[in-house]
Amino acid sequence: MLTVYSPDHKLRNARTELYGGELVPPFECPERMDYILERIGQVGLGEVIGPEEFGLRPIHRIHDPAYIEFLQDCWQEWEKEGFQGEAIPTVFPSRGMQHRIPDFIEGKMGYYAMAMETSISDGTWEAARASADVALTAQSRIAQGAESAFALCRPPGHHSASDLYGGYCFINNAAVAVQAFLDQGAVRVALLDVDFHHGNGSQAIFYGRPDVMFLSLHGDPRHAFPHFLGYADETGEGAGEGFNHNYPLGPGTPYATWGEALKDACSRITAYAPDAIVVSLGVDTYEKDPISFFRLKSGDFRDYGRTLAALGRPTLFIMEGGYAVEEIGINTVNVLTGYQDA
Ligand code: Q9C
Ligand code: ZN
Repeated sequence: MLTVYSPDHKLRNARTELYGGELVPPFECPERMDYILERIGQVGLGEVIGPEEFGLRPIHRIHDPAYIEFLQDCWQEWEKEGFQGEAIPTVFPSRGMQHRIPDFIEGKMGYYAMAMETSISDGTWEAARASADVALTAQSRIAQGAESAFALCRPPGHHSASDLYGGYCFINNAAVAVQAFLDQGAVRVALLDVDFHHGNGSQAIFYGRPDVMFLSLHGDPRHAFPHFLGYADETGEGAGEGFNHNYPLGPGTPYATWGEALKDACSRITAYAPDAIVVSLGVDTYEKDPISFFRLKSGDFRDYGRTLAALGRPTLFIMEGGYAVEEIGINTVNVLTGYQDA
């Protein structure tokens, strides 16, 4: 399987994450990519290529242009105020308040943030743009006939909606790739999100649309980030009714239970008969993940890779989360080899 990777992810090197009331080194760190690349080499998964540049056009198909401009300018505007730390909002358009976009950077950040653990710093925008190019390059290979491809995206994307960042995400790489398939002639695309966290951004983007089926297995929002989306009764709206499927799962969920939910999702995908499948691949479902609560073991990743292969559709894997850094390479590549060897 071909992997697309850009070293420009290293430009995303925030020093801080707001966690438990402290500023700690981010869980979503550059070293994650080193372990995955190392494992790709060890098992001989296939060629690793750099991305092509697609510009802003495919990004604007998903994201509000004013939001993209905000991402581009945020760090410079923050620095200009003389603030000493990384950029983090402190105030939000909460219930009963205006949803007008302020001029002052701290207000703008509150408007565009869906969570505040994610600091913005120098290079964040450049890395996010490169990450989208990685996804689009892998997508183009499948459009040209490849059966599968792996977009080794960093930063991740599935928490980002049209005009929201947070949860370590800035541009929704998977959604941008889904839209690229549709713009190139696909009629239906399934977006399957197996990251531990609910893909709130992806769900919000496609919620009213029947041309994209979104399915997500994730920690129950009553217990897990992002807390405010991901319930089972969110099934789509308008023309999109019946094309959104959430599988919220509780603390301690083992692979036996998780795998049953995956099989249900797969039967829905088969019935939908998509032209392509995009997988938001997070491996924070792993038992030793430091911020998650499922109990998948390394071998389980290989097993569900085989389940995905049985769908028999062109499949684009997009890297999302996974924070047990030393095992992230083994777990991620197990999905891909499980798929490939099936
Ligand atoms: N107590 C992705 O996996 N904070 N984002 C969780 C846990 C945010 C995860 C706090 C987690 C974001 C792409
Ligand atoms: Zn996650």
